[in-house]
Amino acid sequence: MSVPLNQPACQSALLNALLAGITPNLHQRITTRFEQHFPALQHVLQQLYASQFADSNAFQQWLMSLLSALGNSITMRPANLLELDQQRSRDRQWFTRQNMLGYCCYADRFAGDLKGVQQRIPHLQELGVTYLHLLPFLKARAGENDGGFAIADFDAIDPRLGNMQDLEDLCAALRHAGISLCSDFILNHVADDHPWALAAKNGDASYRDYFYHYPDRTEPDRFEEHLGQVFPLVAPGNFSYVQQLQAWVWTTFYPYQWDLNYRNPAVFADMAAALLRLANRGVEAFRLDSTAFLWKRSGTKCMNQPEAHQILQALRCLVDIAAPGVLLKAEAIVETAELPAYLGTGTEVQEKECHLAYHASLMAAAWAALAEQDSSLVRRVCQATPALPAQASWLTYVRCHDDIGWNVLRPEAALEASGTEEIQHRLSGISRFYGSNDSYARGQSFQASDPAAVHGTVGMASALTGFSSAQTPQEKQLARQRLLLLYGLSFCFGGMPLIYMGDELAQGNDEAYTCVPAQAADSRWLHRPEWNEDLYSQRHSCLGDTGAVFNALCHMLQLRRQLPQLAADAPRRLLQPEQPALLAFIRGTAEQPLMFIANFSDEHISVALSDLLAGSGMKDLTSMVWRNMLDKTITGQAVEVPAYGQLWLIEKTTMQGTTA
Ligand code: OTU
Repeated sequence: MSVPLNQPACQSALLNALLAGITPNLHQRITTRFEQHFPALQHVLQQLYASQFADSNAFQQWLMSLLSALGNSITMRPANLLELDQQRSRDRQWFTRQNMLGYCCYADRFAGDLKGVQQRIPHLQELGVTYLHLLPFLKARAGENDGGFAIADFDAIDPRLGNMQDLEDLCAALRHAGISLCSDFILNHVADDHPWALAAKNGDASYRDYFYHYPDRTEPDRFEEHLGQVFPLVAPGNFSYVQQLQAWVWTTFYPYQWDLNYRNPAVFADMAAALLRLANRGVEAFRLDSTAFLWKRSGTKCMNQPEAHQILQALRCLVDIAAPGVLLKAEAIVETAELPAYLGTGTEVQEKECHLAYHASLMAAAWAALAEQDSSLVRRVCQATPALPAQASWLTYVRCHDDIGWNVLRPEAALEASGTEEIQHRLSGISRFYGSNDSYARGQSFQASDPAAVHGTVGMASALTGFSSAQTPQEKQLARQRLLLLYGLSFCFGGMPLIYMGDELAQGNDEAYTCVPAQAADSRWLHRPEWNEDLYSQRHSCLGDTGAVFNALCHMLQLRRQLPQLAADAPRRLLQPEQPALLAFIRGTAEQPLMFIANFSDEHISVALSDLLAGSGMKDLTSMVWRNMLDKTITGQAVEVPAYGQLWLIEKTTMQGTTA
């Protein structure tokens, strides 16, 4: 359907709607942003929603109301955040630098409540954190709520954690310390006790259509033929029967998490407004949860649909107009090939999407490499990862609050298998390695009673790398090398690395959840421990695992900050060592390269640099003398990589003064 919005009269009416309440001294600035981003916004909204309206006038009216809400949001934006927007518009690369470091935790587990989090800023600063992802802290559903991922109110804080004032204070204190607060924004679903769901249950037809509802099983059954399952054991199926609605409601995750119907323009508008209200409280980044699931299309897995991307593009345009200092981060746990689109494809119109996206397949592949002592899957993931578009970054990580899902590795595994059975066999071997106590790892399989199920693995990084099972100093040493190896990859790959709370202290699994009724069925709580003050007090000790890991991580991070080759947007070139256990790539330019070499095996490996660089097109580097930044050793042509070791090599003569 074509709507004649390009006419100057319409454009200026829309601009007027946007500017209506905004103070005149901002008009120029906002007009410029409108001119930059409105064409793309209009394009995607027209594709998504124009057909939902009776005629082009009605659609135009809706756009007007959207822009006037956007104008209100700008009117409400505090002066210091408007200033931040300006700064960041002048420096759009700010979040791609090598000083960026994320930290992820639950507010209550980390520090009791939001006020408590302020008290822990010194810890974050000691690590060099610039980005704090606090897991869901908004008011969640009463009772079970998937660790806060079932939101009852986007405008209220979980009362156990504090109130909106505490959030604003925390944002300000963090900003003062150079740390951006990232909040989850759970946009795929709301809790079944969110006012929209309650209104639907009370028979309000307009709110009924905020959700997908079906009178009988006909359509759900048709959809189910193609859908996956996120929680097959505790929440099988993707639809739940809701008595009050006399209907089956789409519930991809738990039955109490109702998927929002983004075919309804009101849902989009309400969610966008909710996000911008939080941005005005001082939240600087949003982790957009479950982005892959936002659009349903029968006959598909209902993931990664083009319209899901358009919704994200539209949100991005709104943010670029009303709060350009804010970052959007896509949580899409999908195959490597599907990931780049979440950062935008930048084709005909300016199709920008999220600033950041979790690199889930890189994370899973690194764990696979450890289990297999073979880097083939992680090499393939690196190969399949294109260069970043401008002003975008990967989120690289080792662990998070979720399981390690193995299914994202299917395409890479398929390249080395002759059929589905072989893929299954390989991935289930990896899963068994981490989940069955037959190796050094002490994890569990997620949502499956079979430790070889491909679904996922849970457990803290330290438990999975062997700290909990280690008996001898040598075994502990290997566990440490493994943990640091995975973090080293996440620091060097090219992206913003994220430390998951507890990993910096080598904290192990927490079995306590099995006694908490609301958690017992969800084994992800195994790796959601409480902050451990005892471990924290040992962080500088030269005895014990905690001090060793903490000191080594701090050292690596300190080096990283000095190495521009490790900025997210610096080039990366994958090398193909003959030794299957090695992963190697070059970051930066041929003039100032950094070579990362990692050994995923328990055997020491010697490698000739001439062999490593042969065929890389970077032969000039063979004559270079290299320095391993991690231990300052100088390396000749034969490089020694210890068991689970890693090297960060740069040319010996560069940066001599900065190794202290
Ligand atoms: C996200 O995760 C969250 O990270 C989970 O904690 C939530 O349970 C879920 O959404 C629902 O809000 O596939 O891309 O461990 O990887 O549920 C979305 C399973 C997701 C998670 C999966 C997930």
